[in-house]
Amino acid sequence: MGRFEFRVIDSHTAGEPTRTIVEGGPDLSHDPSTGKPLVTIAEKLQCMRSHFDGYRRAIVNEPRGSDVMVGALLVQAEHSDAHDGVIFFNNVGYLGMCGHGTIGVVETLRYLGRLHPGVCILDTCVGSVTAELPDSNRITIENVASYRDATQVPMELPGLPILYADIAFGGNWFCLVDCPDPSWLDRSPGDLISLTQSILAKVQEAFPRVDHVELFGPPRDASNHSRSFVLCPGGAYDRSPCGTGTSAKLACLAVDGKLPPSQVWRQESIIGSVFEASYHWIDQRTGRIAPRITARAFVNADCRIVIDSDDPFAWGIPQ
Ligand code: PYC
Repeated sequence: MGRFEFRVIDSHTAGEPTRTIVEGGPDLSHDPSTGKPLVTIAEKLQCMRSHFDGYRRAIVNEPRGSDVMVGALLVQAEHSDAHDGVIFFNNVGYLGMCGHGTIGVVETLRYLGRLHPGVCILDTCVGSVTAELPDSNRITIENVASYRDATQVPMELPGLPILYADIAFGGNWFCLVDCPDPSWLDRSPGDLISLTQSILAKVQEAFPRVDHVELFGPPRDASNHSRSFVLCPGGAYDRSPCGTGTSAKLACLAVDGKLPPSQVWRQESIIGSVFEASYHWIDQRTGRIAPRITARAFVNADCRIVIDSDDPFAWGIPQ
C-alpha cells in the first residue's frame, strides 16, 4: 500500500469556495512526455489536462470535493512581473479565469505569508490579473479585458416567453439574460439550474464557446443594483455573484451607456452576497473594458490531501 500527500487551502469568496493546491502539486515546468519546457499558463494547463488531471478530480470531485468547488493550482508565473501563475478548474474541466477564485487565491497567499499588502499580478491562461491587497481581506482585482460579442439575441424555448441574450466575455464566456418576470429568481436552485441548463443548450447551438449562463433580476437589498443566478459548466450554480460573470455584465452595461466608468455597480448573488464592481475603458471604440471587482475572502481550512493507493476513489469519483 502506498500513500502520498499534498497540501490544499480552502477559502470562500462571498460564499463560493476555492480549494488551492499550495504544496506537492504536479510539476508543470516541463512536458513529461517530450521534456519540452512549458512557459505559458495555457501550455501548463494543457499539460495538467493531459497528464495530471487526477489532481483536479481528487480535490474537486466527490468524495472529498463537491460540484460547487473550484480548484486552483499555483504554478510558476508566465511574466516576469507576476507573483504566480494560476490554473483554475472545476468538476468537469478547466476555467479560463475565475474572479471569486482569484480573490480566494490572493487571500490564501496572504494567509501563507507569501503576499503582503500592496499590488500583485497573477497570470492566468486568458491573461494577467492585478490584485490589490489592503491590510484586510477585502481584495480588489482588475480582471482581463472584457467585452460583448452579441446583443439581445432572441431565443425561443418551449413554454417560455421569448428571451433575449447578450453574449459577453469576462474571462469566461457568458450568456446574459434579464428575467422577463422578476419572480423567476425566487424559484428553487433546482428549478433555476434546469431553466439555465435549457438556456445553455439553446445558446450553444449558435455560440458553442459559451459555458456559463447568468439570469438577472431585481435585487433583494435596495442598496444593490441587481441580483443574479449564475450556472457554471458542470451544473453547479455560483454562490457568489461570479467575478467573470460580473465582468461580462459590466461590459454590457458599459457599451449600452448604462454605467459610466468608475461608478460602482453592486451585484448581489442568489444567496445575498455582494461584489462591488466598476470599470475603466481599455478601448471605447471596440467596447473593451477593464473590470474591477472587490470582495472579501476567508480561509476556512488548511489540510493535507491523502492519496491512498488502496482507495478506489482516492483520485475522485469519475463524472
Ligand atoms: O467568480 O469568475 C468567477 C467564477 C467562475 C465560476 C465560478 N466562479
